[in-house]
Amino acid sequence: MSLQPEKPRYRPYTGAAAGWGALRSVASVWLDSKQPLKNIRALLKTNQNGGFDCPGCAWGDSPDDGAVKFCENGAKAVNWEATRRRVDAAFFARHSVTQLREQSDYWLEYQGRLTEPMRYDRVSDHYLPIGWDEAFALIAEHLNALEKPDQAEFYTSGRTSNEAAFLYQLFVRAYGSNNFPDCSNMCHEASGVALGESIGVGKGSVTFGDFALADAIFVLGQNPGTNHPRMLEPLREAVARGAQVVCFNPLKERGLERFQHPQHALEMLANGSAPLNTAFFRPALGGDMAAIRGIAKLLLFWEREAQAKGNPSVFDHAFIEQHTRGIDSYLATLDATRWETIEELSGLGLAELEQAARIFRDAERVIICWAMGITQHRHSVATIQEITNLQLLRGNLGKPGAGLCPVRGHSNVQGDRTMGINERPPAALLDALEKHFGFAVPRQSGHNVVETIAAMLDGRSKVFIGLGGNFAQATPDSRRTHQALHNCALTVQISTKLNRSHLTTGRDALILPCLGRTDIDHQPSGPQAVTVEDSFSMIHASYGQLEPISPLMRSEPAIIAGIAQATLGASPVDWHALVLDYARIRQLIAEIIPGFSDFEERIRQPGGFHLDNPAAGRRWKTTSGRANFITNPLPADLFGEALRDSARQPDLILQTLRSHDQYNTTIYGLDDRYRGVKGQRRVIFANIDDIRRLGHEPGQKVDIESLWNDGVARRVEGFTLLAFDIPTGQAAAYYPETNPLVPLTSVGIGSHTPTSKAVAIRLHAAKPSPVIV
Ligand SMILES: Nc1nc2c(c(=O)[nH]1)N[C@H]1C(S)=C(S)[C@@H](COP(=O)(O)OP(=O)(O)OC[C@H]3O[C@@H](n4cnc5c(=O)[nH]c(N)nc54)[C@H](O)[C@@H]3O)O[C@H]1N2
Ligand SMILES: Nc1nc2c(c(=O)[nH]1)N[C@H]1C(S)=C(S)[C@@H](COP(=O)(O)OP(=O)(O)OC[C@H]3O[C@@H](n4cnc5c(=O)[nH]c(N)nc54)[C@H](O)[C@@H]3O)O[C@H]1N2
Ligand SMILES: [Mo]
Repeated sequence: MSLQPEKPRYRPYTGAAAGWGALRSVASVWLDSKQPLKNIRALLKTNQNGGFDCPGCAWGDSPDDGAVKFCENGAKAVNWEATRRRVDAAFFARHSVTQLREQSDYWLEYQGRLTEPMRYDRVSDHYLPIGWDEAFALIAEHLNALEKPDQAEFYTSGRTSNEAAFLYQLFVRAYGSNNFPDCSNMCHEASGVALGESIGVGKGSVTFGDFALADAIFVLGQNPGTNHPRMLEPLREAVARGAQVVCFNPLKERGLERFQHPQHALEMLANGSAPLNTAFFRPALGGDMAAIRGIAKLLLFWEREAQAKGNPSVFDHAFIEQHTRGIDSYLATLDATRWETIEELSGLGLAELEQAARIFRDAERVIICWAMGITQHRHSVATIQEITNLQLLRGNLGKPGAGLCPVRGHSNVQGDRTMGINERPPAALLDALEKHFGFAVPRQSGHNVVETIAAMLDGRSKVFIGLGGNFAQATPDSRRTHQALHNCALTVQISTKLNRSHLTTGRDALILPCLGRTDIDHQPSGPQAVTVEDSFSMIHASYGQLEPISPLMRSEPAIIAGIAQATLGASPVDWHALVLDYARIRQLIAEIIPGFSDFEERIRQPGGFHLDNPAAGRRWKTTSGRANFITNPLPADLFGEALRDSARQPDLILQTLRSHDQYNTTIYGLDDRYRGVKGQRRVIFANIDDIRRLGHEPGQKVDIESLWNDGVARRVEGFTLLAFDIPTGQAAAYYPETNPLVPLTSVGIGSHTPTSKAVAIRLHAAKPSPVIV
């Protein structure tokens, strides 16, 4: 891979997912890391016992020993972190912050690892080196100068280990705030909220082994070929053994269609590939809730038919009777919902819904998986509760081979929540902290991501600390978010690599370089393990494998301890002692977080241990003590009141998604192999009929404007229109380039998640660039 992009090209992809194309793509990133051999050794330790947890996605591992447990995109993530390129004091001396802002996100992260603490100097517009103790003292000074602790914001991204997350929440609560915006607010928040109300636990109910037992696997709003490649293997196996794999996605994602297994030499040599799905449905954006309701309505129809004819029931009456509440009102709503409404909102015809419903009905055990195509809409919580209702009708919860599976994003985003990174913390956690440490912790809710941005924008919050991530780019409404960060008195970024958040500074700003998952974490008691939790609630240890490239980098726990010690002074917690040996942090976790007793012993078991999920054992921690059928109205439209009276109607509805060569805001390359795009990212996919209807031509440059009712102009410029196999009325473009279009106040009901998968847009022919003669 080089920084010189190939000539931009666009040609639909015809190969299978993974396979040779994946190997080529990995090889280019690999050779570029400056230490290819070491990284190959490291890679073989990915997700193995005694190795490190892949810093890529949160998909769980096969319990089989010896299996190769990494994928193309995991390999890229490892190499990206394990580079020997350095962003050090000399680098910052060469480049002013203003100059760096001119560079692309791709260029910025490509420069290498951050190796020493730096402080922004406004006079010279450069970052200058600062000692760790001075940096901690500066943070303490700012935090202690605030009128109240709630004027500071403490962001977390989901790579943070359990140990670091636990220390972070302990420090922030001891300091006096619950302001924990985190990446989950933009990601699976809706899953947590919906499942919490429906089944009493905001997590998925299945484990890896369930996939081998399922008769049908439904995959909704997810692109595993790119974002969870290790999931392709169980899907392929399911199809091979005759199970059904049913996809709902407006885009015919290549990674959901065919799969070539990199570890099956024959399949690759023969250039054969295995099918990945048995049925594929292409709903309207946000149409899944109506589609699920249609399936449930058909089940009810068949149930009545069975009763009339004396045939076996379609519903699992024993389960419903013993374990659920609220079915009557749900069935009444199914009767009251008209087929016309279902077809219109879902974008699917009755025949398609019937096909899906038959597969669902005929499967004894069904797993339903979903990701951002479901969670980043206005009515995501309602959609996930509708999915849950469907599963409850047939008792597809708490039995082998069946259940609910929100496929999580960041490798430890689920664990961070378990550790208490939560702006609306459960009372039991706060009680346990107070009882154990003897200090009062704040009880009022803190800020989530969009509340944090609003508070910084209007000056209510003045200090921002980011434990990982790239707040400036990952959040919506980029221009306003950048302004919000600029308004701060202090911004602190604890990071592995340079990104735009380091260049979007407060009046004072710090970069604190930390160790990543691949680095050996040396502490006085020896190299440390950290722990993580995957999508299946498996907790296991991760041991870094590579010598850190700079002695000045510190571990996340050490950095948090440094900030805590400087800010709180005398405190009942001996922060530094905890960092000498992370087993001491795990001891505290074992004492405070339910389910972690004998933590230290249990992570020594190969594969780690499973955190009990009451719903998977049909124990319901809901207010009713049962699993709840929750009846929500179907959404009247994707935008609520916001655009209803608007004189200006959108040209298209835009979803913002990931390309194959990115990890969130980290851009590894400019190709999107499975969608046929090469050498470019500023593209927008649309249906040829829409392109023509709107008076444009494929290949033309357009500016994109989004519509909202708050009088703020939102626009991005110079995007190439690509004719794509996408339903009419829809468009798709990459995140983060299109984040300036996502309005801060367009959020999910009950989840507050930015509606990144439904943005009302208009297209304008871009002004031709001046011809230089
Ligand atoms: N390589 C790589 N791996 C990653 C990431 C990465 O960026 N790169 N990111 C990680 C993170 S944090 C996350 S959260 C996950 C994200 O994993 P995904 O959720 O797979 O990510 P997106 O690219 O946002 O893809 C959304 C998919 O939903 C579809 N979709 C959009 N709207 C709708 C809708 O209304 N209905 C339906 N049925 N489908 C819809 C889109 O067409 C697309 O296929 O991946 C994780 N893993
Ligand atoms: N429009 C739109 N916006 C979205 C989304 C979308 O689909 N569309 N998806 C949303 C989702 S699902 C998510 S999860 C968020 C992601 O939001 P974030 O988690 O904030 O973003 P990332 O791009 O994952 O963060 C990358 C940075 O993390 C730092 N980093 C990497 N590894 C480590 C580590 O081990 N420790 C520390 N301290 N730092 C590290 C590096 O400096 C790197 O530059 O974005 C959201 N934003
Ligand atoms: Mo995510």
